[in-house]
Amino acid sequence: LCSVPDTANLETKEAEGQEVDLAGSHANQVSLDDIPTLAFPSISTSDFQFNHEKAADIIVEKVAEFSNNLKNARLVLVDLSHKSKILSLVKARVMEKNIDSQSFFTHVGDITHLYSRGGLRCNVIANAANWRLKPGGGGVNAAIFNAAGPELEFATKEKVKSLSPGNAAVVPLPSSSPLFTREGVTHVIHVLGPNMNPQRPNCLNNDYNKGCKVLQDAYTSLFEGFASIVR
Ligand code: AR6
Repeated sequence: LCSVPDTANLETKEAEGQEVDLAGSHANQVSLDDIPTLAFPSISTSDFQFNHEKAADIIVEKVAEFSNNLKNARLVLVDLSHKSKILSLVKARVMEKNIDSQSFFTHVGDITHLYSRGGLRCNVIANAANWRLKPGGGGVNAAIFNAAGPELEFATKEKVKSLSPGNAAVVPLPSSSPLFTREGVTHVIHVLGPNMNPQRPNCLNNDYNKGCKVLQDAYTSLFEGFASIVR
């Protein structure tokens, strides 16, 4: 247990805007690298325009529910910027709950470079996908498909053709993918969240009764998918 990251210290460094070099400090801590870890972006809160406060409530509720069942695994919420509103909201809510800081923490960085740039080993990453499961479209979806190479597109097509909102699909990543070789990612879990953007398909027109239910379902599917890999 002594090899668990000092998240308080990390957060201080994050707040100071320093680079956090986990790679060096954890080079000899094999056990940490071995803990199954899911890194996930905040589903639906950028291109899909879902309300950040409501999304933060749901993330913390679902993490609290699943971190109990995932004793020997870690969940990590990732966003690109130290100024991320969703990370701040989630951190504030986590303080109020009884969530173990070793099984859930936040991380600032690009989800496609967690190990090579942040020293954070995550064998599974989640993607905020589109319903067709197609590359491109910007956001984290474009970044993950770009970084994974054509291998991810082929592997995804083999597994599933499309997703409906609130669902997730676990895709094993071929070992020839750069995300596998460079970052140690063995699985990508595509998740389709609720959409509040009128310019995207299946817009919920601000119906947050439905939207919150769909986002809860999306995180349930994501965490169940991760649990199925860990088991
Ligand atoms: N690493 C970590 N987090 C990221 C990265 C990255 N490389 N890129 C974005 N984020 P979004 P959505 C964060 O828009 O709202 C696509 O076009 C971002 O700051 O990617 O679910 C798809 O094709 C935000 O916190 O996903 C869909 O059509 C979070 O990832 C649509 O967007 C999600 O932002 C899905 O929209």
